[in-house]
Amino acid sequence: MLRFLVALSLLALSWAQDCQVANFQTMQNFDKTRYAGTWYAVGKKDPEGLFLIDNIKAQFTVEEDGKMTAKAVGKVNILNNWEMCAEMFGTFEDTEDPSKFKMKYWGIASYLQSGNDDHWVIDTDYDNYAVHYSCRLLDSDGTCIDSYSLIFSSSRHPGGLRPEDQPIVTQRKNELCLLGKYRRVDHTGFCPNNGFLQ
Ligand code: DAO
Repeated sequence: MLRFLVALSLLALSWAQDCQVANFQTMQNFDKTRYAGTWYAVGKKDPEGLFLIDNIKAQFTVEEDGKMTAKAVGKVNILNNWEMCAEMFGTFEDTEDPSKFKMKYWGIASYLQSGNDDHWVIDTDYDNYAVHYSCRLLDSDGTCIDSYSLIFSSSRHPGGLRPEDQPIVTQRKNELCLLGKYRRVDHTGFCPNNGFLQ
């Protein structure tokens, strides 16, 4: 009986969950200057046609004109079986919501992926963790068909999130309707900075 009630409440909770992308809560009063610096991806929900596999690091900068840019590295698998370290650039166009950007990205080598994605900062405390989200394809009901999301740990904790940040991040994953869809992102030294990232 108890199991049945627990299952019923979980079902009720999932029914009550709002998975409309337009209603996702993003970071209030996001301050890109405080966000600038190097972040280590420790978790990732992949999009269709996964690109960045692991060893993913991103360095965000606010340029003199106030625009945010990023450099990122990560292991990728191209031409079916060639593992290499991709070096990528991203530029971020501001929108009326300071936590929501339009990102253009491209690889320093022409055979690497390039594209235009939404880049939303869902939550961050600026010093320890950050939750990113991007929906590439909306369904007609407003939910997302193809999304990706990165969980970042700051350069203070490159090995992983602090235990005290984990429940907050789990809550955010749940609010994005992506709980259980993330995998761990390892850092094995495959992508050395080589002067590309400071
Ligand atoms: O890994 O499949 C994937 C999608 C990720 C593509 C985005 C790469 C963007 C790199 C530049 C910006 C850094 C946040």
